Amino acid sequence: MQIFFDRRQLAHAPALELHNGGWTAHAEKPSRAEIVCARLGACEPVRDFGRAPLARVHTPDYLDFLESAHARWVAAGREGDAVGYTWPVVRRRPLDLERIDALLGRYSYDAGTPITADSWDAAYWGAQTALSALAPLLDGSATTSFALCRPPGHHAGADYLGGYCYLNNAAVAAQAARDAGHARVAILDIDYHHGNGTQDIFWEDGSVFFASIHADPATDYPFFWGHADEAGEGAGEGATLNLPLPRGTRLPAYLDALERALAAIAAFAPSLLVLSFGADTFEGDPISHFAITRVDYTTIGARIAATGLPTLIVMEGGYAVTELGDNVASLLDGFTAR
Ligand code: SP5
Ligand code: ZN
Repeated sequence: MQIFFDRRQLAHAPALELHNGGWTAHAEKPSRAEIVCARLGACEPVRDFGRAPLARVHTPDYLDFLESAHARWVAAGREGDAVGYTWPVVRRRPLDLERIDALLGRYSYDAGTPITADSWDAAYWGAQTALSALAPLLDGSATTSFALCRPPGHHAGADYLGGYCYLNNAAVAAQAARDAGHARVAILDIDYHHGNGTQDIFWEDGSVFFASIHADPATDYPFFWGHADEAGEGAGEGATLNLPLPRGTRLPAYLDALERALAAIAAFAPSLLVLSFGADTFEGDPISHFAITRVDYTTIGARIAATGLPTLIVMEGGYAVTELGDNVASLLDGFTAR
């Protein structure tokens, strides 16, 4: 299987995140990608598809904000990473605000996603990694490819960052596949956390089916999205499927949910699948509460591979760094058997 990775993604290294009332070491570390790259071996070089495919998913003002935010933070006399502290909630409207703190609030929804001097560059190359890995699926030279993206993407919406995510790599790739002629694309999100950004981006789009298996947002981040009754609206009504599961979920119940997701995807009849893969469902994950084991990932991968769909696998979360390389390799083993 072709693996795509770009080392420029490693420059993003936020120091701290706000959690349980205090600033703690940031869980989304560069070593996550390094250990996966080292475990998987040779990686294909990433191509630069430019800003246009990013702008198919993200708003131009959000991209401008993300690119300039840290410089504006420094210009305001600040040090370290840029983080917001005030968020618009009631009667949000498009105010034309200048101060960096207002912009941080406008374009984010949590305090776990700091912007460093290198965040834009790393996120840019993360999105290019997803696009580069999509290319062999579009030209038919591969049936599966893996985009080792970092920072992750599935919590980022059209005009917001959050959940360690800045640009939505999976959404950028899914939209690029649509633009390349795939009439119906499915995204299956198996990160522990609900992919709220991806859901929002395609909420009213009936041509991209979004299915997600995740920790029940009644108990887990991101709380405000991912409930079972969220199904899309307008032309997208019925093209979103949320399958929340309780803390402690093990493989059998997980596979039941996976069958439901895959049945819905089969009924949608896509010609391409984007798999948002987070290994934070792992039993040893330090910030999550499912009980999926290393060998389980091969079972999960093989079941998804059995759909026969050309599949782009996009890396999302997974914070048990020592075991991350083996867990990713285990999922990919399920695909290479096909
Ligand atoms: C892509 C992804 O998996 N994002 C997850 C974002 C979860 N953020 C909220 C969870 C807070 C956990 N904080 C851990 C502190 C470590 N020092
Ligand atoms: Zn996650």
